[in-house]
Amino acid sequence: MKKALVTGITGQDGAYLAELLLSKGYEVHGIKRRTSLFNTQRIDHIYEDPHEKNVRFHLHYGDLSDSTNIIRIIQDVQPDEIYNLGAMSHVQVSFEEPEYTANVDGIGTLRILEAVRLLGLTQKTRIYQASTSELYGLVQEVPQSETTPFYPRSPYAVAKLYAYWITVNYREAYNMFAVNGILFNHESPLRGETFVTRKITRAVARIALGLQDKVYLGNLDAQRDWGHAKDYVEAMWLILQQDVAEDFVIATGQTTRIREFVRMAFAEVGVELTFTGEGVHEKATVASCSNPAYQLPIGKEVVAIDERYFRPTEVELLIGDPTKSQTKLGWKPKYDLKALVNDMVTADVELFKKDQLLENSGHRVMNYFE
Ligand code: NDP
Ligand code: GDR
Repeated sequence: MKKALVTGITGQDGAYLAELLLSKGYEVHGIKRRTSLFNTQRIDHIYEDPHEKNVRFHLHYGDLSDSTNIIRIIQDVQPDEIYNLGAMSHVQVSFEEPEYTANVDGIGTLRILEAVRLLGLTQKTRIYQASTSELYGLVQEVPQSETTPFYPRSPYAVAKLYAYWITVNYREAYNMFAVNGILFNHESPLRGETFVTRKITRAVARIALGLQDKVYLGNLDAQRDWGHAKDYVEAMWLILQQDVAEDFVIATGQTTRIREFVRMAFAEVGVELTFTGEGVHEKATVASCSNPAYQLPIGKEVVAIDERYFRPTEVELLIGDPTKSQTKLGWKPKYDLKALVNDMVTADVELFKKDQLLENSGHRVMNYFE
């Protein structure tokens, strides 16, 4: 039985990847941080009581900022594959926590590589590094491929640039199977609540159900190449199964503005929008509402702009070239953008129907907008 170690197992990708690896017969070990409240909601459905027999899913306390614990866990587990998904993954927050982001997202990757080397596992353990389309940053070339120059535009992206190159360096210096998946944005119902897609689909559900008045967003002109996280974790696994250690871009090859995502998400609940105004004065109002279950009056403002969601330096356009992954990995996504938006809005409507029940019976429900 192959053993995999996943950092960031409590995150969106970690949860889908753990499911995939278990379905392929792996023994899966995950590193989770100690938190004052439980943070395992995304993996509770695959949790196994360690007191049972033949358990294939194990959690270890740890943190990418602590090399002692990284070394100990890798020594104990002796993994065949490590998926380094752990990171402070929010681009805007990285401007507020730049040093922490560098430590975890940059040096954290070095800690994993160096632990594998020090423990003499260079020829046993394959390492996947969660690299990102944010490396491309300021547009140098479109579409962006494995050969496009990098120009990172945030402390997050700069930290990930270090992680990218240290992975390449350990591969070349020590003949390790250490590779980068350069993944473009991928979303799902498990997406963190403060990334723009999930923020929008949550707001759509809550506005339709009468739990929220409107949503405040930032730059609606940015363009992203969005796929579904379920498809993207398949690519991670494929990248580690190749004969040759190589880096791959994983993307759909389509790009869409944030504004269009907003339009598509509201359309899922039968609401058509009218956008008016420019820059910080832009807003979206209800043009029509075809679903009688949602009583949204024509002209109601549902989207407004709040300047604090603008970033000091922005990544305006991402569009990936998936040619190499399609030809060498045989990877092809199952979800298109419409199916992704449908999956996310449907899940959020179901989620917030519970809040609606609570609110209707006099309980206070909270929503955090960040
Ligand atoms: P999430 O933010 O959902 O998950 C991040 C995970 O990292 C969580 O499990 C989090 O733990 C953990 N983590 C954060 N800080 C530390 C730390 N100091 N030590 C150990 N673990 C830590 O991210 P995604 O699942 O969306 O992304 C997975 C990886 O892929 C990340 O590295 C991200 O940067 C990268 N990436 C993501 C893309 C995307 O579109 N989703 C695209 C390209 C790259 P906790 O739950 O406790 O917060
Ligand atoms: P991104 O994702 O920065 O691409 O990083 P995010 O969803 O945060 O932003 C995408 C774009 O939307 C614009 N935007 C807003 N963003 C947020 N979060 N909140 C808003 O209210 C808002 N309004 C507009 C942003 O300016 C940006 O242009 C994600 C993360 O998963 C990274 O870890 C990963 O590496 C990259 O995707 C690929």
